[in-house]
This record gives sequence, structure tokens and C-alpha cells, in this order.
Amino acid sequence: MLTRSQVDAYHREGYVKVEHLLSSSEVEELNEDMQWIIDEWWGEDSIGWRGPWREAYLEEDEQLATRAVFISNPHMYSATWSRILFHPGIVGALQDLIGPNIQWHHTVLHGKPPEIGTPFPMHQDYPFYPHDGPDFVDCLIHLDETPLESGALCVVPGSHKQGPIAHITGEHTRPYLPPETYHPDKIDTVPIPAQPGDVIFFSYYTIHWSDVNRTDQWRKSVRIGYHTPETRPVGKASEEPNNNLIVAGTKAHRHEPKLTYR
Ligand SMILES: O=C(O)CCC(=O)C(=O)O
Repeated sequence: MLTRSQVDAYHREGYVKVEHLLSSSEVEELNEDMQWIIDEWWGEDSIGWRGPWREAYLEEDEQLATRAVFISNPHMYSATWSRILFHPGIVGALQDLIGPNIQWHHTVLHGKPPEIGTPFPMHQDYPFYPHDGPDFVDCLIHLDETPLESGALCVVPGSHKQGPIAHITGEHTRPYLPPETYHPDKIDTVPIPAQPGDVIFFSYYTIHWSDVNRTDQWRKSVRIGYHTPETRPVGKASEEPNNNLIVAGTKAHRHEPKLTYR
């Protein structure tokens, strides 16, 4: 699926964008069903991630005014979103990056409404779902035109090589990196504008952030996380089942019990 130089770029920089991985008809179908899910289930409208980081990223009058729509696991509501988990282009790219066996972990919509769609502070995805190895890849599927002004993903190239970094965490916030050190004014980041159907593959160790959507159009991206089957959640005993979907290859037995009726 990927060229040698794309695979090398992922390992060197911690991310790679694959253009037009999804066709326009696939994106249209995914977009239509996502809009249906938002309308039919819950168009949950929040300010986005809460936390003191907002003071470092937003003017005072905007700190509580941003808007976001999140939907977890759209495959629970739409077969189109079930099928995408097995998309040959996505799965083939993952196999090139982390090997033949691939396990799905999660899917989540990040919807940034027009004009003041929420920003995300600098962070790694690792503290949101810590696992015990590096072979965890997040895929950001772009459903809309995503110019820089719409709050496109920005990354710190090579930052994945540091492994997990301490984040500010707590009940009052989502994990974020301390703005005194990690802030777009202090660290160079690479913006990755994208077209509908483009997919950015990035390591869950890669530091990234994204700004406010200031356009008059929606910016909807969907993150799907995958890892190798032997990569396990931190803190989960090896005898505990971790039976998320296998989307490519197989999963070796090791210590996990099989799920069965008795
Ligand atoms: O959707 C975005 O712009 C932010 C993505 C992000 O922070 C993430 O996937 O963890």
C-alpha cells in the first residue's frame, strides 16, 4: 500500500499523510451516515476538552465559547462505519507500518463546527489509552476540506521517539502538555492541511495539536486507533481478555483466555 519512503517517513517523523486513500464516493457515504448519526443519536454539542490549557490557547472571551461535536464508535449505528474499520487501503497501510496482524481499538469523531470549532492543546494520545509498546497507530480520516484555518492537525516531527511524556491530568481536564514548555508559540510544528479522503497515520507518541476552526464550514475528522494484537493496555493483566476486533491477520493465544459459553 505505502511506498518505502512513506514507511520511512512514518518511522522517522512519527506521521505520514496518505492523500486520497478514500475515494470521493466513500467519503460521501461516510459523511452522509455521520451526519445521520449526529442528527438521529446525539448531536452532543460541547465546548470541547475542558481544562486550564484554554487560557494559553484562546483569548479570554473565547475560552468558554468554542464548540465541538464528539461521537464515539459510529459503527454501532452505521454499517458504513463498520466496514471502514476493514478498509483495504487503511488496513494495508497499517500492515506496512506495524506488521501483518492488526487489532482495532477505537473510533471517534472530532467535529469542529464553523467559526469557533474547538482547538486541541499539545498532547500525545498515549495518556488517553496507554499501552505497553510503540506499535499503536492513530488514523485521522478527513471528511471535509481541512485547510489550516479550519484547525488542521499540526505535529511535532520526530517527537514520537521520546516515548511517553508526563502530561497534566486530573478530573478537571483532559491530558495536555504543560504550555510553559509545550505550546505552538514555543515549539515549531508542522501543519498538515488535508482534503476529504486523506488519512494521516501518526504514532500515539507523536505530539500534536490543532487550532480553532475559523472558517464558515465544518471540519469533521474521525480518528481510528489500531495496534498490534500483542500490544496490551497498561495495567491490564495478561490473563484478562482484550478482545477488540482483529481487522487483519490473526491474534496469537499467549495468556488471554478464550471467550466461550460454559
Ligand atoms: O481532530 C483534531 O484536530 C485533533 C486530533 C487529536 O488531537 C487527536 O486525535 O488526538
